[in-house]
Amino acid sequence: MKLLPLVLAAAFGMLSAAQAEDGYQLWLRYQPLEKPALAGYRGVGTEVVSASHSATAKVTADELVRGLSGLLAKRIAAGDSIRTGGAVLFGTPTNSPTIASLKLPLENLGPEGYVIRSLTVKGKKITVIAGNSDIGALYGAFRFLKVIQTRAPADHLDIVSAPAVKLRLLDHWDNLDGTIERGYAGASIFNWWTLPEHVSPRLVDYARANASIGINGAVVINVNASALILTRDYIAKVAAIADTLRPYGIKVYLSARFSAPIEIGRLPTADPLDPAVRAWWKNKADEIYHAIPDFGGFLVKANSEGQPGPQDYGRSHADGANMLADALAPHGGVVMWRAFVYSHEVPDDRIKQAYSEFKPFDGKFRDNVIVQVKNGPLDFQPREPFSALFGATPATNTGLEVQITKEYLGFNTHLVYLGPLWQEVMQSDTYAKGPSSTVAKVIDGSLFGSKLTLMAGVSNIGADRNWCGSIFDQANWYAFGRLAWDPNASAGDIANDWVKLTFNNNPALTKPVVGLMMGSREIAVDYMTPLGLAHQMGTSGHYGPGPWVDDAGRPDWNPVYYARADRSGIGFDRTATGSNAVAQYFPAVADKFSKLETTPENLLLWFHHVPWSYRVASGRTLWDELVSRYTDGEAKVHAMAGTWAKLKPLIDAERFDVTADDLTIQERDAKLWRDASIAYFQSVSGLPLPAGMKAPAHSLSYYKALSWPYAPGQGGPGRKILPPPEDDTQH
Ligand code: GCV
Repeated sequence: MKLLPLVLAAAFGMLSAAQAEDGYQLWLRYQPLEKPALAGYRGVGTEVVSASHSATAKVTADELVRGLSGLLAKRIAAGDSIRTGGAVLFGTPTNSPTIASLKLPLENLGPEGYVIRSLTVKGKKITVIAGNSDIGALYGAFRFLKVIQTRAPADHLDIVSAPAVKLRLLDHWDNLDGTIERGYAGASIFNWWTLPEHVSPRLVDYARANASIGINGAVVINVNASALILTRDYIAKVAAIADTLRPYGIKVYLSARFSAPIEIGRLPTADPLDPAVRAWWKNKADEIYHAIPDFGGFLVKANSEGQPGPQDYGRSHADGANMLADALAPHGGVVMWRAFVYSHEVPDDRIKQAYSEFKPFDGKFRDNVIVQVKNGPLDFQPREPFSALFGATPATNTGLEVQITKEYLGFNTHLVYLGPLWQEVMQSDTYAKGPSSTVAKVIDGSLFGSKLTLMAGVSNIGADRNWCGSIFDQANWYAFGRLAWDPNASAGDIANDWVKLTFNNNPALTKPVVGLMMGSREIAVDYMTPLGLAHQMGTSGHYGPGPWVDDAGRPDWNPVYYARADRSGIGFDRTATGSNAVAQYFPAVADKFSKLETTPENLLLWFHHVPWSYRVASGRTLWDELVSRYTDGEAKVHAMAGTWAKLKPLIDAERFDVTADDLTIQERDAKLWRDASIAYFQSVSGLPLPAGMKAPAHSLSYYKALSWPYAPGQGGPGRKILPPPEDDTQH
């Protein structure tokens, strides 16, 4: 690498364009440090040095120059030899003789780990960022910049890090027409119409953001997939995306429609045991790898919610997954086969079906197949227990899928930080091999020695200027990457870093904002689905309350199916006297969830049908507790808005105002949730409101008549649009 002309951060479009604080820069803002903090980084010097000429080394140097010149407000040069005292040297033992001579502890860090050390070499102070590959060094560079962004000391660094999970992927539910299923941040960032000739420069910033948190793959289209993506023209478009993401260590993957051999291959069948079908997929894989040599592989939603799959031909999930795995194996590709399967034709509790379908096939999947399991057995609810599949299939690679986009948690307008939800899942103990068999250990492969490990997050990214539809939803993208790198990381520490990177380091700001974030998920649970209730949202759009809905087309899409409220009580009996879903867990967990007294209160109604008069821990009856939880949830959103209002002097106007508006929407929605839910459940329980509790603002029939035909994230023609009900405010 030749010595580049001196580069100022302002020369980079991203930084200058985003001087307006519109959120585009995410957590990579690189704003100049305050004067007193600057003094601590004098030793960092003015040079970024690398001997590597790869595309990845080039973007690493660019990032370091951009970051350091922005943060330290001085000229930083990039070159290939240390010229002055005070330099940042990055690379690998293979491409840097200096790094090789240092004998850094890189042996167990794999291709993506890194070491960052402050050292003196030949009398010169340097910071060394080393990996076994240029990608490792890129990750190290982002980590080094984070040290300075968060004002941590940088003169005696000794950081060693490697990802615990191999595949850390964003799953985009983006459609080829530019819409996004369950997307609340505008249109897709993938502009299929202008690809491959024009690749939006925005994809470079997308790649930078992902690389900065260790995300190393993207499934670029919806699991409800169109077979078109597998045609020649679209493969060329995907290849252009892959070329853009490659320097940042990000591979592309595609959702594969199981019936593609029929739809685009003109075969009469997609039977996975049919030789012509197998040959079609093999040729298709060869064609893709010819265009994209490092293609990651396929993600498949099969025999789920109307999608085609091997069961259409009397074959198993293993037959389907293995056929695709065989096609990809010669190229090193993987199949991520989703366990999100259920059918209303199966007369069993919906949440039991994934386990019933997959457990019998443990050990029957190829080594390059990983079964991708949603965190809970239902569908990304505000709270669910962990899926019983974690730990249940020791001979099958098992990955975790979480939803970053907040389909059931207030879309982009509710401030809900998902770190605590994911941490709760990761730290759940499956007891698969006795105590301490956490979900995290299944996911990182350490429990069963799995080689292929995965954490996938359904993306919340769209073409909105702020990427995620709100500033605080960026924290969920950020937290996803950090937890995929280290499933045992603390949600609080991650929030703290995010606030510092995104806003500033002022403790008067960071403390209350981290507090807001950390409490936010529990508050959302309270105003939407307290005490273990689930899936009480309106039909299709999943916006707003719909606990009364009983006509959603399939029994298992109806809120009444889940709450089972009647005159005697509320909740789904999943013990031996009911659906016996508890039996899918290992005995220690099953025992705990079987008994009312030992079931955690926050999952009470998930596992039990409980009389309204049952006394919960607070001493209140269940009915009174339910009403109090909804009421508390609403009150706490009001308090969140108050906390935010006080922070106005500490935050730029643009990001302050938009967040304040979102909190106003959240207050409105929380009130709606509270009032509509209480109105409905009171009509079922027939009980009076506890003393002092405000009655719902409207009648139940008013709430039932509400509809949100244009709630974002649904798409699709032919939806019935109902007129809004007349106002019937009662107080
Ligand atoms: C992509 C839920 C969502 C669907 C989604 C499905 C899935 O049912 O509402 O939009 O489809 O999950 O994860 O496949």
